[in-house]
Amino acid sequence: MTLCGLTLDRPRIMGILNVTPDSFSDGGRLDGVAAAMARGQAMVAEGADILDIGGESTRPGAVLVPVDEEISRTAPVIRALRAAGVTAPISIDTRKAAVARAALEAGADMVNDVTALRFDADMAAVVAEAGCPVCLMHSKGDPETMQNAPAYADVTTEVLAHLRAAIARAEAAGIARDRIVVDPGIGFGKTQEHNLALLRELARFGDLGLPILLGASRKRFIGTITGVEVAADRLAGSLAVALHGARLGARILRVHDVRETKEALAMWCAIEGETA
Ligand code: HH2
Repeated sequence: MTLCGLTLDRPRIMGILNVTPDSFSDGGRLDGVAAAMARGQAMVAEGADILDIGGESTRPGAVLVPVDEEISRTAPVIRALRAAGVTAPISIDTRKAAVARAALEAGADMVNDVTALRFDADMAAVVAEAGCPVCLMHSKGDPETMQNAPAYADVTTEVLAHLRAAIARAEAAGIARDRIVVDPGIGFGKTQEHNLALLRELARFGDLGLPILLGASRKRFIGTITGVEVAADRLAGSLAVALHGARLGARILRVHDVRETKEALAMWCAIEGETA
């Protein structure tokens, strides 16, 4: 199985490149592009196999960013990375078809949609036409409201059913099955117990027969368990979850701390008898 030309016989690292305004200094757009490009280049040098660029926060409570604004945050960074000779696959983290289209035109290779093609009715067609890979992630509700008492009878069974339906919708829209990646959506409309149950039962997502992407890096539930309030300081807990995910079959780990995750994975792979 391959993704954007990468073999998935071992876990791959997707480096998170958020180009939301709070990631930028106040120095204006150009400084922002230069800073984001430098960070992207650094992540590739540290071992990122894929870069995931996002121009809209999907954290709990986040509000919608207008399409034009999201495009002007993301497309120039992708173009700049390509102009600088970065050849690593680039994924665009968006729920909006126009943002995905602009990113693909700018040089992105893959679409990462946290709503599994449900937010924007045109998204499936954009992906199908481009023939690019897509990550279908489970979420419940939208970021503004998703943490308002989410409830499931059996979270893993329900998330699996939701992803099966999402895969069927994608295939019906003309997206080839071998272009689809699935993600349980840690933290998206889930309580602490839901997140832990999904991680405990992650191997069940292998039943879908598609690569599993796991995005747990620095998330709130790690802070709650480890007692680390500042998100950037949640490295140790994030590494523990990444290695657990790798062991239960995750093939793409979406992380902030690329170098550290790469080193942790190298140890794990060596013990498993694989090469990192
Ligand atoms: N999590 C976030 C954003 N995009 N995509 C996938 N496929 N899986 C995830 O778990 C996932 C995602 C949220 O994390 P982060 O990028 O750190 O925050 P924000 O959305 O606020 O930029």
